[in-house]
Amino acid sequence: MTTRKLARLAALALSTLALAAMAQHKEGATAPEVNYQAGSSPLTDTPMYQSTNPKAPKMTQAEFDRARQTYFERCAGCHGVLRKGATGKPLTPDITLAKGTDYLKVFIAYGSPAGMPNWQTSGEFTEADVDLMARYIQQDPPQPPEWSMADMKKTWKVTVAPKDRPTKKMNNYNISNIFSTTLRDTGEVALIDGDTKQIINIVKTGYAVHISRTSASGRYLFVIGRDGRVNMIDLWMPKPDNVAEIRIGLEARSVDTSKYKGKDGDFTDKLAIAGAYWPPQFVIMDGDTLEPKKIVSTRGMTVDTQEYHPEPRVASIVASHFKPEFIVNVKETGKTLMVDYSDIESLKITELGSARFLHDGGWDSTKRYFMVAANNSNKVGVIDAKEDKLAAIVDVGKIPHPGRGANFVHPKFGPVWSTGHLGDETISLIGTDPKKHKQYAFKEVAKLKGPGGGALFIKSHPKSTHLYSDAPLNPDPKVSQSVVVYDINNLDKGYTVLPIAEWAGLPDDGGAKRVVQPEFNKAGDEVWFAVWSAKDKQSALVVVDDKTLKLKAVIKDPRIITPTGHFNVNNTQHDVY
Ligand code: DHE
Repeated sequence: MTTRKLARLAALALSTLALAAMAQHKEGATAPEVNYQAGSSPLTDTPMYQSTNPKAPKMTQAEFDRARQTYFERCAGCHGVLRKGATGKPLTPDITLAKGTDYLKVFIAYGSPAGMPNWQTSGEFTEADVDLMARYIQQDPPQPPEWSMADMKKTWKVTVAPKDRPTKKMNNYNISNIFSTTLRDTGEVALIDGDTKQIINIVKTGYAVHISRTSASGRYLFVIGRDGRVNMIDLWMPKPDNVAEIRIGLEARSVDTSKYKGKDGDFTDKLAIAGAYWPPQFVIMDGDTLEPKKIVSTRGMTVDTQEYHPEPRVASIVASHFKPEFIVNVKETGKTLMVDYSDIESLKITELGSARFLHDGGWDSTKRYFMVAANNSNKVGVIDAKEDKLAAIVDVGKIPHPGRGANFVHPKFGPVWSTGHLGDETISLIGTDPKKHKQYAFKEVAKLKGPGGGALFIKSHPKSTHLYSDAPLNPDPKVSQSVVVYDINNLDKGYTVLPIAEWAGLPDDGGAKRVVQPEFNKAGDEVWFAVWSAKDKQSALVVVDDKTLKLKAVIKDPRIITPTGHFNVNNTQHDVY
């Protein structure tokens, strides 16, 4: 054996030991963080362009196809479609070929403290799988196709033209208190009457539906699936249902509609916008029909090192109330784009840089400041929608995940916006009133202690004195199956635990029964939760009386399959949270 080979083997043995020790040490990403980000991508079955790299280790076509499927099911969420790096490290051939198969196998098998799961020692991959993936990531990354205006137009359907739609509300529902509940694994939403708790309709939407948003008038609901399909539902119909749909990309998460009404025009229900993970772009559509009007790519330079990123995904999008603008948050470049839609033929975009990995976020109570979580940077960017400026970047806990966050008036710090965290047990409170509470504005003014990490959504309501936080990704079922509630006027008292999954009274069928997303009704006196189990297990919705914190209702129905998010029409329309 040559000296060089011996040195390589010694280095490999050392790194193996070091990594094995680190993997035991659990100081890196927790299972919830990894599971959350490593969701299966709808690109798994998409035909892709493939170039060959003669330097890469040999693979048969069958091996390559199997590895590609595994990559898109397990790895793309963190490492990116083109392996250019997202919340996980870049894995492009210039890096991986230099490391070599043996070195890569160690990483895949044992994981790393920086967040890479230990795929082999956890039992998820066999030794052969690890070898396959180590060879795969040294090949050129296959490239999924782009998605052009022509592609969008081919998928665009107006099932009920505006002229054939009702001219007034044709049903007796109190539509502002309807809830649109995501039925994730059936690709549907359940429209539920918030007053009677009866299902109004189950509407077919995209694959693994992600969110619903309400139009500015409150008449239309817009739903987006992970497969980039946007559905537009008319709540005025005798039985609310789809009136238009389009596929805006191959993978997506966000949708919203124009909400500005003021001296620069009335854009109520005029435009819709949706953002894609792949291709990295957003599209502005007609608010009545979803006809695509303008596509804008988000490829470009990162905010910090200013290097080119080929796939910066579009994360949260929100419509400004101050100006005719959409606020588009781009994950990998860490940029917020203020998109002036008043003239989409000469689109003006103001680019605000904050921190990488922008994800979800919501307005402060005045709806002037958009608070956006830069999740893997452990920061919250504060975007001033009146001045089109970055007002601050606030350090918070580990992997903030607010949903849209929760606003309330703190007895000492005045108006605050809050977020829970995926990676630690804290809830961060950020002051949001630069006028009367200047010393606290855009600073983390307090941390509340929660039951553990794995929190996804937090909620309050202007009429409530409670703050609710879930933790569906906490590994302890006692925590993931309940929520905690804080008394806003008595935060030092700690939290009360509500055993939501137990209250649902579901059979003991091994279902995960993760409790997800508090959402208030319109009146602000009830809070709804989803009890989320697997597709073949029973799930439910649980409604809690906000005053007494007692169980008010359980909604069970064989059609309520894998409920996750739920969106009250009024609160989504007016950004009440
Ligand atoms: Fe979400 C919001 C992306 C996993 C339920 N999710 C968002 C937003 C983004 C996003 C960008 C903000 C949209 C906006 O405001 O315009 N979510 C992602 C992912 O990339 C991720 C990590 C992995 C994936 O494969 O999708 C992911 N999300 C999940 C889940 O596992 C959840 C819990 C269940 C599910 O349905 O898949 C989930 N995400 C939600 C919900 C919201 C959301 C309920 C809306 C929160 C709100 O209050 O507005």
